[in-house]
Amino acid sequence: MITALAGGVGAARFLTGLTKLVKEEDLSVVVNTGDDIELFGLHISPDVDIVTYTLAGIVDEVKGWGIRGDTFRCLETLRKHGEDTWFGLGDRDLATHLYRTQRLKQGFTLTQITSEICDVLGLGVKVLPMSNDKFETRVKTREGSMHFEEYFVRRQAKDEILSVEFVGAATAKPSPGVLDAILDAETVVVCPSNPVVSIGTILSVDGVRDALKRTNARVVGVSPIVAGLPIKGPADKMLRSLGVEVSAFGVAEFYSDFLDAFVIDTKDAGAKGRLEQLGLDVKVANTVMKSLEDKVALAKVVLQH
Ligand code: FO1
Repeated sequence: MITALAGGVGAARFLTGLTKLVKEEDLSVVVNTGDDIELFGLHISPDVDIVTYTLAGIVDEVKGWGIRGDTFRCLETLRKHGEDTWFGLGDRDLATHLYRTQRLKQGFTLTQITSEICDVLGLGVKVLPMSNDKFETRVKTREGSMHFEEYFVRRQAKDEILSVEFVGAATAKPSPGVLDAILDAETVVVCPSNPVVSIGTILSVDGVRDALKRTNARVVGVSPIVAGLPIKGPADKMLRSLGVEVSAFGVAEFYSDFLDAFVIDTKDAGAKGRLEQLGLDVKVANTVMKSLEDKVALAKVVLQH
């Protein structure tokens, strides 16, 4: 059994390659819910939807999120009503949020609802929200504290980050199946997602980091930083705000208390020796996934012992 820890777009792209190598029913994906946001009274789970849509083959590959070919009529009409429509919610995507919100009101959990959505999408992969409890990633800037998505999407990640806060981390419990998925796996893969707000959130949920240290699984990470820069998103700003070196080494150190192996990009081959001093089994490969072949090749390297 393989368990992956995933955020959004980068993780989903990697998982597309992984699912070409392993049977879907042998794969569990623990997904970040710190980006979850309520808009127009709807509960939106951006990373969960990115992972399910991508693995179901319906994601908009260009954007990396939302549904391919979706329309935005509802949002256009809301804009006419003077609503601020900064978060791109497509019409078909809205059906997911309407369904999720209704089922939550009927007392079902995010885990149960995600499983129902996966069934409808014909997905055999087990997609596990990291927690069914309230958890919100917030960013502190000179403009004050704001939801991560407001920082990232509405303000296009332009603000200097003073600090990142995980509201709910002290009380959020891992959702059913998360700890077992880590403890029972042969391999746990830390996907190439933002180490702070996509993986760091999962690590902050009660018992997760401990399970990663205790598991007999081989825990292998894929560096989301290539030659000192993230492939996508604000990971560099976030790492810097935590005083973490913005490099493959910095990320490996951030995960070092539970990591066994680390895959770094060919551009960072020079860091191999320094990483091995952390006691890591280091593999050098192309981690910039442009084609399906790239994704499968990277997944192959990750699974290699
Ligand atoms: N990202 C954007 O940059 N702009 C958007 O308008 C946007 C809308 C959106 C809608 C649904 C969804 O599931 C994700 C969406 N994302 C959008 C992606 C999201 O903001 C981030 O990629 C993740 O939260 C970070 O992994």
